Amino acid sequence: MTEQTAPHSPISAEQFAEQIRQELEYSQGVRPEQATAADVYVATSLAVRKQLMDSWMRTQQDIVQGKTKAVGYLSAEFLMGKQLRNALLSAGLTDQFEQAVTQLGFDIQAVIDAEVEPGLGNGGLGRLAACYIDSMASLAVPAFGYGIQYRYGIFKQEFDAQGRQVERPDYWLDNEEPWGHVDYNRSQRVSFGGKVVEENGHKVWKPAWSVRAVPVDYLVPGYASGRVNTLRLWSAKSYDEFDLLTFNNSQYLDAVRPQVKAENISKILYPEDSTPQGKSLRLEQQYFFVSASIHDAIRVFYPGQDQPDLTSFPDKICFQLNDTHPVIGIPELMRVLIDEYGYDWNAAWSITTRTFNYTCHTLLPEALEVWPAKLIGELLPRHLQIIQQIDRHFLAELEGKVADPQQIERMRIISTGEDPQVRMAYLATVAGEHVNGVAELHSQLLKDVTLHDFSLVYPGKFTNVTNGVTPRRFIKLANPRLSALITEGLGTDRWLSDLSLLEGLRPLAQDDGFVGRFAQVKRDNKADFAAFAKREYGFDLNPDTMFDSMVKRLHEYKRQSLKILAVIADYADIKSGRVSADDLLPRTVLFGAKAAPGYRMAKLTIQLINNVARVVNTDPEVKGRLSVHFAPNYNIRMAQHLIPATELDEQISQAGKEASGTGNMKFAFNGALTVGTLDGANVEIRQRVGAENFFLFGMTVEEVDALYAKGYQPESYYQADPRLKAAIDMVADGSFSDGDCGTYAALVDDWLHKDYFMTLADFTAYNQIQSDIEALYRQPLEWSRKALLNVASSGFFSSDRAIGDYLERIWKTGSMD
Ligand code: 26W
Repeated sequence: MTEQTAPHSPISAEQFAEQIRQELEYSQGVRPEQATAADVYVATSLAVRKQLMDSWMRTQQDIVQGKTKAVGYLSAEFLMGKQLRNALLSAGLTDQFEQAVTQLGFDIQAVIDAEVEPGLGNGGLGRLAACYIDSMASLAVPAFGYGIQYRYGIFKQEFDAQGRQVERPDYWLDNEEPWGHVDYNRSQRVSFGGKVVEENGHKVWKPAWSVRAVPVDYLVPGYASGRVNTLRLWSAKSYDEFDLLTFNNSQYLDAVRPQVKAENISKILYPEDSTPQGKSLRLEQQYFFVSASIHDAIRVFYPGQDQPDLTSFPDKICFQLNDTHPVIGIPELMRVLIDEYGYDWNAAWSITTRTFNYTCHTLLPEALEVWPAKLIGELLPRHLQIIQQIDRHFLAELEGKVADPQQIERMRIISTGEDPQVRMAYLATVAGEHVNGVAELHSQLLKDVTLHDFSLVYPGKFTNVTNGVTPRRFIKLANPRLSALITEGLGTDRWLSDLSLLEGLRPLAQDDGFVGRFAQVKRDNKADFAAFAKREYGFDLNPDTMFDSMVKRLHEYKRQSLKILAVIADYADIKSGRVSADDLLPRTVLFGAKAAPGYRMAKLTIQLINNVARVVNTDPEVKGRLSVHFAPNYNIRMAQHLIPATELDEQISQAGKEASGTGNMKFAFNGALTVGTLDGANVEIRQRVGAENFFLFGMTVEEVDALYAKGYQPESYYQADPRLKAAIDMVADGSFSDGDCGTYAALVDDWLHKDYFMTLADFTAYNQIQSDIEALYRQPLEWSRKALLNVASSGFFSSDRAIGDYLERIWKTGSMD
């Protein structure tokens, strides 16, 4: 068997233990005898960081001096998850760590648990960015991640006694944070407000206030590549520490006001993940990190040059815009080139349009960001002028190409009429060299619907890159048992850097002995998860039941309500005596989901699920057959525990609404079967794993459109399916609200009279597929065989493959080695 060794100079367990001791004493001032697990965590992290430092410096030097174009991944979110074990894996120090910590007399798990997860993202988009920088480092692609070091990450979710979501601030930086290195010497000034004046025929921006953007650098170690890239997260600091004059007048609060205003910029991650808030602070955040990043890239690639030749800029670096959040970078680069470096419009436009590419991550029209032109004019007056000029040039171009004046009107970057809005997705599409969606179906719908007018004018710009996720975190770290079995089955662990090798497991699906061992891995993972859930949440989970999970943000289009209605229907069947509890397949239904704090329907759905759980789990009549659990505060750590233990994965969004989904890929990697609609990447997962190994149900995009067109009447479905009626009636009659019929009235009313995402229309099909699921689950070997085939066929969904596609189709660059 060939074991891959990481090429960062490996050391022995004894040497590593000594380094940890040194860090304890000389960095933290703690004697090893007095150290706590948290101290050892910090010391270990500092020691690993130092181990990676030589590779990091070599990588940085090669990026600047090499001939390979770099990638700047601009993203408002990076949902990294815990760092320590991933860094150890990349540094090839996992075994040494375990031995060293044991030698020092500490519990390995306690050291790992001491790390606080940085929650610097909302969900799919932020986690994707984290997977992509992992893959870029592993493929030796010269790359920088650029984002914001929020002081408060995504809120911590708790449930109150009524089962309602309560949000608590996530002050993750309250603890010592050994991974980020604050580099005060590489800070950038970012300015806002003021006005634009004419001086000698030039437009000159006179800003009203500035903040200091201080980079906090995180190492991004590649797996088995010997490369370490940089994630540079900007933190906002004030220049005006104190206004001494005011302070002398003892108006202390007034004196620190400018500081508070500046530092507010990186204070909090917006928890909205699908509707733009339109808040000025959010635009400030976007401009803050993008402006700092562009100036940083110029500093890195043209060191010490006052008059650099920036016509070569697109050969040095290209920027990937992760959704519209960083799109203000387009007018910013134009401004930098024209106002700061003296290029004319055409030269600046030529550089800019070769520098940016745009990835769209949504299909919901309400999630396409727009900013009032008035707001941009107040905050960034020079940028508004530049956007207006881009819009004028674009209009002239369209007038030569498009006959229909209405189409031209629809396509304007700045909408006309009262209160004009800047459409950021359109700006990105016009100025970006490439535009991509995140799954085949999504990219097709972008061309056909969301950006249809643009795809007619710029057919060559549009492409697809189906999302991927990293097998290092989501197989190797999350599921050590499965990893060992895969390595044994394939006779190598090279699959960790070439996931297509998983195909080699296919013949083993015919080997009942191997399938049995695969089933045992799942059984052991379920037992582990049950212990974890007991410790963390006090849940009593029975590992001899089917583990059926739905974890993702809470959103109406994702249809958690479809799942809970199906659970209620099963429960109602038993309560009414239509079905005997003994006939029900024993099932544990697990939910995890955060709702945006202002999203009323989503929060009500959480409350309903919690109360269904309360009622069902305490009812002796269904004991051992059906239980429902909503684990609070779903995050990366929980995902790493839950996904390997799941047997059935719910991907049941309304067709045409989920851009891709990435949880679906992580579950397939870990041998869960998917029950899903033809939406997002489900379509491609099904193609690859085979229709016979995937539980498909529900309307297609075309059927959804046709039903809308015909006039959708949800109540008719309620009348037609007695199980659906029984379930909704139970919600309405107070069965899950101590008899209060008002608690869920808004939900019930929505289901019966609006149901925009057609939960009711898909309910019957969803229930029918459950019989197939139950029948297969009653044949454990056949179930496990299909699950193993899912693992063998899902290598395509590695983020390494996705980055390969970006390199080939969009970035036109490659490995530096
Ligand atoms: C504030 C407005 C806003 C709008 C959209 C905030 C955040 C968004 C994101 C685009 C939402 C998001 O996370 N999209 C998800 O991106 C994943 C990675 O591509 C996909 O797998 C999910 O399907 C998509 O919902």
